Amino acid sequence: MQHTDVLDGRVDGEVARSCDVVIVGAGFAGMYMLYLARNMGLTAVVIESASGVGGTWFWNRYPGARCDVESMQYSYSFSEELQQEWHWTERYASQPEILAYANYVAKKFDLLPDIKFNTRVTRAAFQEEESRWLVSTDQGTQYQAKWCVMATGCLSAAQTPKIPGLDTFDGRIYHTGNWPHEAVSLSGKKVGVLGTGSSGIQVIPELAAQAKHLYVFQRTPNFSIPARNKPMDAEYENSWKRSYSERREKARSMPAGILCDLGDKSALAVPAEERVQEYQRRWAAGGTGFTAAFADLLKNAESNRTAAEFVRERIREVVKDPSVAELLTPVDHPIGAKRICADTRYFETFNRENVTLVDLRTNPISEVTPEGVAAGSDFYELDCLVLATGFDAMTGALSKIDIVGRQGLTLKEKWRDGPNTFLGLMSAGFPNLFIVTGPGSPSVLTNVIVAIEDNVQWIARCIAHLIEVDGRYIEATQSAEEQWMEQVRKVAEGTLYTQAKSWYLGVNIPGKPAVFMPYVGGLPTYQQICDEVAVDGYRGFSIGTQSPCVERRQVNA
Ligand code: N01
Repeated sequence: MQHTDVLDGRVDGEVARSCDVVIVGAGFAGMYMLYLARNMGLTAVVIESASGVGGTWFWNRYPGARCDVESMQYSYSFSEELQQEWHWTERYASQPEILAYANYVAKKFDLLPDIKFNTRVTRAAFQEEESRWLVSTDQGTQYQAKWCVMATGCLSAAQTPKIPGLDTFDGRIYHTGNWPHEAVSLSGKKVGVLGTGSSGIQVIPELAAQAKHLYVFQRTPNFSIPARNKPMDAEYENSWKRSYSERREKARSMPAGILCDLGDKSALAVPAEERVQEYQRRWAAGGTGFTAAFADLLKNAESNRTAAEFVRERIREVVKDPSVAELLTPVDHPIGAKRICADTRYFETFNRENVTLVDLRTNPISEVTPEGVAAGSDFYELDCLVLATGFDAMTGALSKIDIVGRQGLTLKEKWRDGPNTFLGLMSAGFPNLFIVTGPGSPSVLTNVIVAIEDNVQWIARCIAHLIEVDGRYIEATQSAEEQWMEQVRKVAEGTLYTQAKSWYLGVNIPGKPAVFMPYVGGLPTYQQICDEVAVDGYRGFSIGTQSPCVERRQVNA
């Protein structure tokens, strides 16, 4: 195996390690990209800021962190041997188990020698003359590569809100998206938690079980369905393993890339009693499949209301104090329009004596002081504060890197009014720069490992094509990109997704343009378009056999 270190060359007097592909990020996308690149006989290096593989599962180590896609599905499908030999112990895998799986994969496929850990990419600049990317890191190292793949993840840039006085707080502040590696003991402590999205909903029951008292600072209540997690059933696991490839194929034909029981009727097409029975059945089964009960739950507001009301009733049933139940009941958005949460005894937690719900809508936080949090006319003395405040999703990790394309164009500048890509895979002006599960792809609306595998395979196939035709560069055309983004916008507008103030829209980040980022047209449709584009000679992309600036000079001559 040829590793990148032996291929050093000089760029502007500096030693830059040279390889075919630079991959940024060693999560599930980066690892698979490395695997495929090496299988193609390419030299590749992965640059990763963490000290280990796993991406989001490396960082999100908070108590209760767990996947909401069943573990038999939330795993790679590219290796039959891997999917047969790995054993998941629970219906929904916990973060430590997913991280163990990522490490197992890295070891099994000997990926570690080509991953540079503890190294953050700070800049990636396209060198037009050579048609190569020069990638610089915070360790002072540089890598020069023909192709650069951003495998930076959709939910990897943790968001810390700007709250007056936050930095004066005397106790420890933890962010769920960047949880310490060492054990955190909260027993006997007064703990505050800010945020009630998926992370908050998972961490709150765990914190309540440890803390002396837990104050939950809630701005917006969320819909959540009991996960009903349980130990893996041996027969269930075996049934998957007996027909893994057929089931994976079926999963790929479903909108979210998840094999599930997808209702095909309108919620309004069945009698009320039957509808409620269906909701009850799904509520008892647990998990996010609840919102797949009827075909139009995310298209028709009236249908959606039936599901939302069912969940609201369950909240009122579980939470004993009616005023607390009312505060926990979401009313400002359709169910599923924000990412639906899956929980383990979340609403029940508010029946505990050591838990207080603080409604920030009526009592906004005015400041954090060294001793605690001031909200409305009340003051909450705290020993530590947990921020479950989410991520600068889909674009955050990319915008932390100074990405410079053709003629000095920066990605930050280009995406100032919202991200623009063709198929989420490439952005015009940035030749040979691929994005895995980028904005404009179904990504976060799917079993993301499926979306990752499909994107990475498309990129590998594209690179193979470029090698075959002696292409020096590939670049999305402006017009293909504009048409695609219009398509992304249009399909989103035909749904209820745009009716929630969600991170899908970017509105959780002050100043971020409100643009609905994922493609909601479903994974099969998206994949079909990607395949057709490739078969059609990469329609919507321009491929050049000379560097872009040589071509420009020839056109201008
Ligand atoms: O983040 P979020 P998350 N003052 O953005 C609140 C995936 N994930 O980390 O809604 C007060 O959803 C904010 O309030 P509001 C999954 O895709 C998956 O929980 O803006 N509150 C909200 O309550 C998920 O959707 C899994 O009013 C502030 C919360 O913080 C995505 O990651 C587990 C605030 C942020 O919720 C993100 O989830 C975990 C402020 N200044 C995560 N700023 C599973 O697989 C923010 N908030 C199960």
